[in-house]
Amino acid sequence: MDFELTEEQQAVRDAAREFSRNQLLPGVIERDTQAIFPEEQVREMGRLGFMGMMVDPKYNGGGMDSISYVVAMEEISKIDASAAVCMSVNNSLVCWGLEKYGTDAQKQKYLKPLAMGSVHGAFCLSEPEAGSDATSQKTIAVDKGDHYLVNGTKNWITNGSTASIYLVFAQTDPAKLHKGISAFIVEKGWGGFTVGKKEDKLGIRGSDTHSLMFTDLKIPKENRIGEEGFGFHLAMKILDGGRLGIAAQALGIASGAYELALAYSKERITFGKPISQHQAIQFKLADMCMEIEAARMLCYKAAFLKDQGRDYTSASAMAKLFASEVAMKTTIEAVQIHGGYGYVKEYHVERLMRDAKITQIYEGTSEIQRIVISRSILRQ
Ligand code: COS
Repeated sequence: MDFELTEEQQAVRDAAREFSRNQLLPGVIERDTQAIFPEEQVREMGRLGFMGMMVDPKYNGGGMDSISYVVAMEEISKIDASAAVCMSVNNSLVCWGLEKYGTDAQKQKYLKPLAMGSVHGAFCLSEPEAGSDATSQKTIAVDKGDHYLVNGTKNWITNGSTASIYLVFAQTDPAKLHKGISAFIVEKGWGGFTVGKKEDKLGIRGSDTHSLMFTDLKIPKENRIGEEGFGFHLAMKILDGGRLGIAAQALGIASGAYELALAYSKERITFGKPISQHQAIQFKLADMCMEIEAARMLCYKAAFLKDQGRDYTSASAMAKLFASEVAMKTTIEAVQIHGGYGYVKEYHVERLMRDAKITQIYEGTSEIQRIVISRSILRQ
């Protein structure tokens, strides 16, 4: 067991830190206030290799391990959780599934541009009536010989209007329930594909979230991923990795808020001394630091298991559940340490507090993670 990052992982951390401070920090408050997607910054993340970090270099990826991915996600999320979720969706929810289960033709056509970040992707599983209960897909794909005709609506789609390539889940055989769900690759611009309204969100306001409508959308047969009926299994496998990405995002939100609170506590004077000299603040800092470290260890463990090719379903659920609860708690305390200054935008911590909330909800709520963990315990 080795608790040190390798030289390569440290270099990834330093590059992500430098990029975040130099290119994400300026304008992050304005992007949040006005709900502006960080388009130029996401393109730069592609140029720097953050959009397809774990993809094989033969498909234009970085060929890196999952610890490097967690480390980069933490650094980027400290500064801009909206840019980070775009990165997480592309790496974990789109590139990974395509690389693992796509045909070579699909990888050549779709994975290569996604991994180099010249375009980015979206993952379309949630529906108005299928969030936590993801098996209840109402989107229907009817076999028409050389293509499928797809009708339905998807909800809460991250990168909904900015993506170029979409992984879409739909029922090809409703009688088989979840075993009748299939997965497809859809290109933006195809007839019958409409981007719906943009969501006006509490947090991650720079992230581009939309509903999508499919009306007689034609998907060529060669764009199905795996066999008919493979879709739900694929979605669950993909979400194992996605949850690790969101765990790392939550970790970054928490550690970003902690670092700000720590620095502020050394500068702010009350009753004749820096507030860091008051025990009430010291105890908060101690708890924040300890809980963040524990969240980081859970993230690294899940990443380690993934890279070993071992089962990490429960480990990634634990990492996400714990890190997201820590993010919420830590950001609330960071606002408290800042006092009145914490309640205004200029000091960043109120944004991090709003951003933290989504990590307890998307890619499986905290309650869903408890289901995943407890089922795993009871199966053993
Ligand atoms: N990897 C591979 N397969 C998995 C899996 C995983 N991590 N988790 C479940 N499955 C498989 C099961 O093995 C089962 O397959 P079989 O029917 O072939 O045996 C199938 O999926 C259905 O599993 P289960 O019976 O446990 O389904 P449930 O409806 O009870 O729900 C949960 C399972 C709750 C884990 C699932 O619905 C879930 O993760 N929901 C949340 C979805 C989500 O994250 N939504 C957010 C959208 S993305 S922002």
